Amino acid sequence: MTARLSRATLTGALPRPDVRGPALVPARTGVVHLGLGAFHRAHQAVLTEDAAAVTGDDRWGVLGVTQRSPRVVEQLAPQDGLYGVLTLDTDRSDLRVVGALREAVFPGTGTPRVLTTVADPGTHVVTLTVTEKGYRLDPHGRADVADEQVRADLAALRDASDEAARSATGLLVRALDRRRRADAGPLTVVCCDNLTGNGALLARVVDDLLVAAGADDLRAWVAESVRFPSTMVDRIVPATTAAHRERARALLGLTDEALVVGESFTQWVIEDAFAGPRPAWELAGATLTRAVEPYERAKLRLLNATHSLLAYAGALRGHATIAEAVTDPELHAWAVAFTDADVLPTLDSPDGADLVAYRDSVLRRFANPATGHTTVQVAMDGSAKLPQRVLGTVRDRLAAGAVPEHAALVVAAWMAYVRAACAGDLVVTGRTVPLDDPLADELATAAAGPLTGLADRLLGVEAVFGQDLRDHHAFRSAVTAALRTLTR
Ligand code: CS2
Repeated sequence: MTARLSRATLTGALPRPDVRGPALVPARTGVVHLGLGAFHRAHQAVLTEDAAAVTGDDRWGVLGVTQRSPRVVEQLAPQDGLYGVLTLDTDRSDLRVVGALREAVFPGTGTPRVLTTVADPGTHVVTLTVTEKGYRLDPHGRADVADEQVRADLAALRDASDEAARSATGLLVRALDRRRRADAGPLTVVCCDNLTGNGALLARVVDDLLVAAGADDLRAWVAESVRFPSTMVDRIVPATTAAHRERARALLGLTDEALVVGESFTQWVIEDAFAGPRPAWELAGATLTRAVEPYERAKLRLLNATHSLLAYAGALRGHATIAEAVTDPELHAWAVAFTDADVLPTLDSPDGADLVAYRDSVLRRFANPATGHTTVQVAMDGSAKLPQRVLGTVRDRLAAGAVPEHAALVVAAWMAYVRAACAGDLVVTGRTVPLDDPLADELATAAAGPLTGLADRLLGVEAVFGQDLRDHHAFRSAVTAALRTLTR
């Protein structure tokens, strides 16, 4: 039997061709990360370790907090927090072992640990990747303070209790409160999710929660001492499969239950607005700038929106992977037409970048068959993703007096996917795919019934479309027409 990756076994396993060990082993924890999924481990954790290694600064170890389940903690604990990142390119793969993670906890048992670590003066940064739905937004992009789990956290905030956190944003405000009470100094909270204006959005969500909790002193302290820079994050990180684990085992000679995989491309653009010290991420390839928004918008509207189009339309045509979908000539043409006609007119070029070349490079990345990124993975949580990646384009085009027919096709592809998944008719490589979405019940109710009227019923889901798009005659007609074309 192959031994498991750990500090002890790694020393004996290296050196090996195509494998790199940790660049630096941090001695202290300087970052708390909420949402310890594969994306963080393949992206920010890697850049944090690289930045620390360049400067030899060992203060930037990470305390990682999973969202709900203890599974990742159970995978990482026997490995002393070590895990591999397998980079998958068309013609080669290599592995690096990351040591940035000093500790991993899950809120069920680890909430007190998170609260004390954020309240430690050695901690300077909290980062988040909790996915779009993790922010529990209402249709107006504000915190849904009626959410039961958020309310439980606000009650715990009022009581300054140590009970297990129920929501990521609730845990964040409780941790901020501890830091203020400990007088541990300013803090920077870095949102790394695919949300428009993610820093400002998180600042607003935190403020909404503090207003709802009546926490005036904390609110004043946050305004004074906490910064929320915006970021653009990019790396394609598909779910890890048994075949990936086997490949990593062959490269490393050890088993790694916490392995993550990704393409070789990585980008991180961070607003240079910090309240205190931070890892020197710019030395590891990140871009620190005053103006993140053009990058963020271009990435969400070109990459993520096209990803969703390929996921929905691709799955409906039986394509299992994004690579298959984007090499389907008709879908490729849709992706190009959508971005040309509707997306590019809404964008400002970040720092003079050529956005057509950027779009083309994105489509080439999607075509990398080595990642095996599935259409069904990208398709999940559509109700939380569409408003961020597609509906801004729709609103901008409508405001400019244009009818965004191609963007309407993306929305229609999502609707057809929802309908097929709810009816048990969505079959991808022989497997019936259910709808995986935080609003699954509401969507299933709207999707049931005749095809005629489907667009109207789904446009009526206010949490997704708001009242403005539901009531927009030209948009409704465009979605209805696109749905007719798609289902013909
Ligand atoms: C994808 C993203 O799953 C999805 O919705 O569009 O995770 C995408 O792969 C990343 O944002 C790429 O940076």
